[in-house]
Amino acid sequence: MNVTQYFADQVWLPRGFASNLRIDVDDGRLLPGASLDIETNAVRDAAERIGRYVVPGMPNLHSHAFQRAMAGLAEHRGQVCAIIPHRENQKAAVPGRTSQQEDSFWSWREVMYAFAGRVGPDDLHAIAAQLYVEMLKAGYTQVCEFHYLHHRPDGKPYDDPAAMSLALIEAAREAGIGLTLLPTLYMTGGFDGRALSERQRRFGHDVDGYLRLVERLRTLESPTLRVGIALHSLRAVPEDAMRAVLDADVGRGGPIHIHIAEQLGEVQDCLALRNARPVEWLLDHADVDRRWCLVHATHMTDVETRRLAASGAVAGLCPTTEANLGDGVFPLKTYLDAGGVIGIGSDSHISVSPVEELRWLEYGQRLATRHRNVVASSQAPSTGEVLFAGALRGGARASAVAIGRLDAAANATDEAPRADLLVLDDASPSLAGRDVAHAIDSWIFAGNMNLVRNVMVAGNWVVRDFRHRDEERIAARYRGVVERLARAG
Ligand code: NGQ
Ligand code: ZN
Repeated sequence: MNVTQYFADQVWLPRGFASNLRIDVDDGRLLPGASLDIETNAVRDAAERIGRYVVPGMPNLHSHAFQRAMAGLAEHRGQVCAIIPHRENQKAAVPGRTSQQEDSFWSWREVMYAFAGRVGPDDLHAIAAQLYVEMLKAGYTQVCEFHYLHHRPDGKPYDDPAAMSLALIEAAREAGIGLTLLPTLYMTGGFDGRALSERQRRFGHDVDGYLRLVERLRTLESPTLRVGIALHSLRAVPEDAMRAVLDADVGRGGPIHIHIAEQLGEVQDCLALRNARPVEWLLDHADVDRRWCLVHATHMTDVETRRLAASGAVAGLCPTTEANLGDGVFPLKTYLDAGGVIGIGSDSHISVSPVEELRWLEYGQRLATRHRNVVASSQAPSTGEVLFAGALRGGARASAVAIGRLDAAANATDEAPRADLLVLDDASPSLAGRDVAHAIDSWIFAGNMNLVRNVMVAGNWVVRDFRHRDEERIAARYRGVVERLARAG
């Protein structure tokens, strides 16, 4: 055994900070019983002190990596932007759009589709690697890639049908982030079963082709690569196909993600064609349990909210994207009071920061309710800690990886947690004069300085003193790719 011993003044355990803990890392994992109280200086001296505040890496439970390269290019009214030429902006038929003047989720989606149509495997590799570097520097150590950009723009498979998936795997390996890859099933253009539009064609699979892709990717699993499945949405997957894929997956234990009830248009269509609201319909037609992650789930009745909470599924919340796209506000208080589990995702990557996701998760509630400290309670008074602990737990569940905690496995049969941790910058003015009880709140709510100084993934330091080990090369390659994609317009 080649054990490395670290030591920190404050280490975040699932219920808060604990003082003077040693963390023993062996082969990328935390040793059972490793988080020992340092009682003697002799024990302390043998370990490397890594900082004052050490917390687990945050899982990012929802990402479409390619969208990083168009962040900021859909903020012009009427979709006229640098990358998408005006004539392409005009030709899209946009559901839910009442006039050329009114932008919405659906008009954003057309801009996104036009951009997606230009991205090939090498482009995706370069974009995702840059994104994953940014994630690591912000404190995410695992990312769930909800991946549906499978084929060539005309819908024909690449010579290797897994080419785009492999590009993501390679990008994650290069950056050093853990990846939960969720190859996504996408079959129809709406609840009525209509065929995919021209721009959606490269997303499509039949069930057999899809299951072949999943099987192939599963053979590549490792401590930093987990494979699950995703159904793009109830709009995109007919009921019989959903059933076939879920039956094929029974007993495999991987995570199952789905976009659901993000926009009112989807709720209305689902009511019209299936006589039920989306979350209600899913809970009635699938065994939704802890393996599931329902992404967004913005529009739910109180009954749906409580039923989802009771299922053990994770609500995958992406507050900055949901704000950017004008989705609505998740019923967070009702859901948490019912014991619901949440996690956070950066989704469209309009922002890549767990701090901003958690901050806006709470701020959305404050704006809507005109109260403060909405998620905190008398037993758990720190808003930042409630959000942070909740997102670690739900993010780990949705990733289906043993991460999000720095205490040893609860019992001998549990998988040892992967050694993913962040060292906060205790020299930052943001933490000056803060005691342990206010450190997380000060990190989440105060200012815009990045406090993530060092980042370890699976026992390896990938960020040191705010710098990623390969950031210059990866950023230079990204620049070249995005400049070329822009010129292609
Ligand atoms: C996506 N993104 O698949 O990238 C979706 C938009 C859709 C978000 N919903 C497309 N944030 O839902 O049809
Ligand atoms: Zn999404």
